Amino acid sequence: MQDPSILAELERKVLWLATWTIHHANHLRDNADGLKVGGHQASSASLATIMTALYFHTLRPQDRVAVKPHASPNFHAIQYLLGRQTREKLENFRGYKGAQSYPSRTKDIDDVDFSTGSVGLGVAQTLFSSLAQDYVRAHGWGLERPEGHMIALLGDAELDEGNIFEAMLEGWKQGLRNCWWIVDYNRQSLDAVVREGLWERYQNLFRNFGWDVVLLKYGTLQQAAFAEPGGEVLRRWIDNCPNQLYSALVFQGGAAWRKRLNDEIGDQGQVTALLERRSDEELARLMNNLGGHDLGSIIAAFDAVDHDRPVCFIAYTIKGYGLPFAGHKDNHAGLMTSAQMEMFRKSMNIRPGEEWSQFEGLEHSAAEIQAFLDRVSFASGGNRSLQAGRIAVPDDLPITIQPQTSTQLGFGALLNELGRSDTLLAARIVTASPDVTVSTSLGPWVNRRGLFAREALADTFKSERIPSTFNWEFSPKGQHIELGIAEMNLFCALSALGLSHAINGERLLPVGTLYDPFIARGLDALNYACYQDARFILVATPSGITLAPEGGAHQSIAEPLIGIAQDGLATFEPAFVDELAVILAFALDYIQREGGGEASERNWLRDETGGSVYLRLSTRPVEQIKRAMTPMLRQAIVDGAYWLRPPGPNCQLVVAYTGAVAPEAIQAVGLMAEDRRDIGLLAITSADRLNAGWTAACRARERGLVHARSHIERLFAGLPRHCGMVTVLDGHPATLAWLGAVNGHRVRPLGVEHFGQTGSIGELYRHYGIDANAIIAAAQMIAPGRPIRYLGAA
Ligand SMILES: Cc1ncc(C[n+]2csc(CCOP(=O)(O)OP(=O)(O)O)c2C)c(N)n1
Ligand SMILES: [Mg+2]
Repeated sequence: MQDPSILAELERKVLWLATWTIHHANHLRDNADGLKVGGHQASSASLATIMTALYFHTLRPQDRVAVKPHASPNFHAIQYLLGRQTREKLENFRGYKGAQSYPSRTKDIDDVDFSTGSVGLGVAQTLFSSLAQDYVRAHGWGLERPEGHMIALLGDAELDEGNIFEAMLEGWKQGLRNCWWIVDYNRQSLDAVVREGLWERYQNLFRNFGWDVVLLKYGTLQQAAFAEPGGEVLRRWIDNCPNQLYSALVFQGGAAWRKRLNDEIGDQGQVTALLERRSDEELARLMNNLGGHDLGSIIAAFDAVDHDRPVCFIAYTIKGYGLPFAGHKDNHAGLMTSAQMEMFRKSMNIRPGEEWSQFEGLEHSAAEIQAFLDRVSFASGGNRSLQAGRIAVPDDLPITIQPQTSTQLGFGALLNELGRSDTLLAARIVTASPDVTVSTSLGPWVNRRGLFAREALADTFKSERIPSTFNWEFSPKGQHIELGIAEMNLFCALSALGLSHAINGERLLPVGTLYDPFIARGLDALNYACYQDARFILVATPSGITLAPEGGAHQSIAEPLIGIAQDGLATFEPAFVDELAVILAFALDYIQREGGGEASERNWLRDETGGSVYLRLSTRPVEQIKRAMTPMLRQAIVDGAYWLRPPGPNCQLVVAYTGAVAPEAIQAVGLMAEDRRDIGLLAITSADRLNAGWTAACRARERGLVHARSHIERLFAGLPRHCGMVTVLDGHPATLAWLGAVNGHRVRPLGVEHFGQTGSIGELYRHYGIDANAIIAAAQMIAPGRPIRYLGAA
């Protein structure tokens, strides 16, 4: 172990730098918007000791950490001391391109392992990253690197987030290892003081799920005092003291402590002497000396872990430790005044103008501190974000397309073919599903590739020779991760598996399946996964009202709009299986493209930087088109649209459709052909990519790139101004309504705005107005001309 007295100085330094960073952002930098930085000063101070112990002593290069969002200033300060963060970024904390409010993998420069911000998600991320690490190693990859701990630093109120418990249950099922959660038990949330005795509920919960629990309650000063005569009485008083009162006394300080203690236990002989031996200041230091602010206790607890079981440390801390509002229940958004900061600066021995100096105000010489920092294990491993080579993906994925089939069955068939092949591509695919493996058509793939578990588990039905369609055998070589029904967990798992290249240096190609409407259940976790730049393919099926008899809350409406709006996620909704084959091949490559750099105008669809992919599929069997896949068609499918029937020169009407309603669009166009001239039928495979391209092209032209043209603009180039457009999909009509804005065409967008009815597909399409007849009726209104004779006949 390195010199503990230097470590103690670094703890002060971390507290100082973090506090100063926030103060600077509020009071010294230009803050014309008047927006204050809430929630950081007290929250950071609470974790300063633990983070000092972790980063300067415990962590090794292979360990990965999710830092509690509001402890971001500590993290940046520590990286600054280690030479991995710049003063400029700290001075610009929360400013344009400055250090981020919440640690960010994608936006910060100081090698953040896991982004945080939305509480609960970073915590679950560490659990699934442990599983991902086990998956990679069980497959024989990355064994040259040591196994790491996946560590979350979390607030006590953060444990209210249900997704944490969903993750814990899944972790128990999957044999979680090497995962540490360190609870910053300051007994304060954002608004108030938390319930009494929470630690006990946590302890029981964690133990139930197979975790070790380590309580870090008393610091070494307190432990020494308890050993003095009368110390037991003091300990009992501390144990029985309500959280609110303890916080209030911390805030009030030494004299208040003395009064209270004297009133309550002062007449008990020896303990009176114990209290009297201490000045007010010493008494306050003793009472503030909780386990989470005692470097020695923390380090001893971390060092004592000599196994790979998951561990929850419950560390008693004080919110705002060392700062004037320590313990005050309103301190979450508390900010020190300039006068308070001035006093704090003096108490830290920092001269004016030297606030950012790494070595200012410390007793050890700069050379000694630097020598300490140079030997810090955490920083000894170079770049923390690892690289992995790309796996080649052929343009044509093998598949035999049935004459009448659905995109969901097509997906199953494509994965089945991949599963049969002995390729590197197939070896790196890992699938996961929250209890809908079979009903999303992953069954054949799982039959071939098996389920993953660190320990083999035979399928009893198979060994008992009971016929069953599905082989449910678990082994360390299996390639499917079967999750319980918790969509949050699916997204957290995809986020972890989808960062394997950066975390484990080993490429995985994760494919997750779920029912489309339940994307909403895990939406924040999906957003979080995209924000971290995790790479995965999400296959959502069935979707829309097309699952007809299934009905009710299984019908999805908003998801196509989510697909358009979600940053970092390219959404496709193919109608035919040959389109899906093209899209899946594209997706397997796209998720591997280098994420560095910003999406530039030259990179409109992120085709250089890559991202994740969402495929919205359907169970509806549709007659397939027999056609050869040309390079041009392939490109158009990937770009988002192609003319299934090109418009003629005098086009009066365009019908644009996406997904499962293709047969209705085709039928309607056939029925209208005699009454409207030169109708165009536009097949849209990705409203998302079409829209992104168009928006980017507009922006590019506004910035002077006069020749910029997007795919949809090229497709619409020959269309007469006056033609009308009917758009249709099994989803919210706004998904395609914007097509009218491209060249100023009138549009009647058809789609689904209400849900819940059961019935046959035909009945529901009629009910919601997305059948052929509805398309014709809309066309009649928007593309006036002679009455369309088949109106009402379709
Ligand atoms: C999903 C989500 N909901 C709400 C918030 C707003 N928020 C930020 S921190 C916090 C609670 C802070 O309490 P705790 O986790 O105990 O952290 P402390 O500051 O006490 O260390 C809340 C509600 C958030 N960041 N994410
Ligand atoms: Mg708290």
